[in-house]
Amino acid sequence: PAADVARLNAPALFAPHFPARSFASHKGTFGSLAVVGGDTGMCGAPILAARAALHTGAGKVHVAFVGEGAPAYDAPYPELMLHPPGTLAFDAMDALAVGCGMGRGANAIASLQKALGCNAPLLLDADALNLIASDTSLAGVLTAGAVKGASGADGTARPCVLTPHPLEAARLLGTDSTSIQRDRLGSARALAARFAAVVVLKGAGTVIASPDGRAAVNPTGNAALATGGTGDVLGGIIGALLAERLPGYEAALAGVYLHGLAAETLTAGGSGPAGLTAGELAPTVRTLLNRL
Ligand code: B4P
Ligand code: MG
Repeated sequence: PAADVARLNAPALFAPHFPARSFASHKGTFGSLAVVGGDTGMCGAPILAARAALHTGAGKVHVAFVGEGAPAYDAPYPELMLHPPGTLAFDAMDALAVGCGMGRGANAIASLQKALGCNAPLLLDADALNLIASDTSLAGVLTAGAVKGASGADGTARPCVLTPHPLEAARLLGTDSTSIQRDRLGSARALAARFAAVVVLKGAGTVIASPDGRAAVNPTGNAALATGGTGDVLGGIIGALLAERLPGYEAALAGVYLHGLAAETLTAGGSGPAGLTAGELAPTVRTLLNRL
């Protein structure tokens, strides 16, 4: 298909894919998401993602921790359901977001393998990407699942979205981040082709590339996002949109657009660019998506 590189100027590209919030809707209508990650000492990353998923409108949000010693509940967000390692059935979920603070230990590898074996739409970030970059058998499972697995009756592949920052993209392509940054569009496209997945190459001017040839550069966002945890929040947003049954490319477009616009909105109100915290983004994402 012909390349279609557009600046993502208008929510019209993705807004029609959001689910209707009809009078008779219930939480099942808006899908269940599991955020999988959080090795011992890194529990905050999946919690940030899960909180963002709630504010993005997912029906039910779970966290499946990979490490021991995780909290039993999230006091400020008791709506979240938190699970110790190995206790949540991934195949009961409508989408999985894997990798935030996950580490690269044995439980992380086992959780990633389990997720890759499920039929649910998948978002892979952070250590899920680092594990795939360092293990060709995991990469093979990902590619095979995207091509033939998880297909519905219509034979289409399950949506899969990868969200690397430039260093993670470099690991996946076996190069360095300078080379990635020199050709961001080409790098995102190469990753999309190699892994048969929608790729979100993060950083100023985030590039979204689909294996079908579509690509876009996101115009929203600013330096307020250059702080720890904003990537986890983006993963939770896109994961929620997958649970709400948006196609992978549209979920990625919507997620990066709203995440960046939230940073701009908060900055205009004086909460940035210095000192914006990642967790502050999510309530503003909620306000913006309700205005679409
Ligand atoms: P990690 O230590 O792996 O960082 P992380 O845990 O993934 O952080 P987090 O999840 O919060 O942020 P993420 O980048 O996922 O790696 C960081 C290292 O990777 C850096 O030390 C550096 O070496 C390398 N690296 C990362 N980003 C790089 C870049 N852009 N260029 C060169 N090297 C880089 O997600 C951050 C979110 O904020 C994304 O959505 C991103 O698009 C957005 N964002 C950040 N700065 C922005 C900006 N100026 N404008 C618009 N959006 C921005
Ligand atoms: Mg990250």
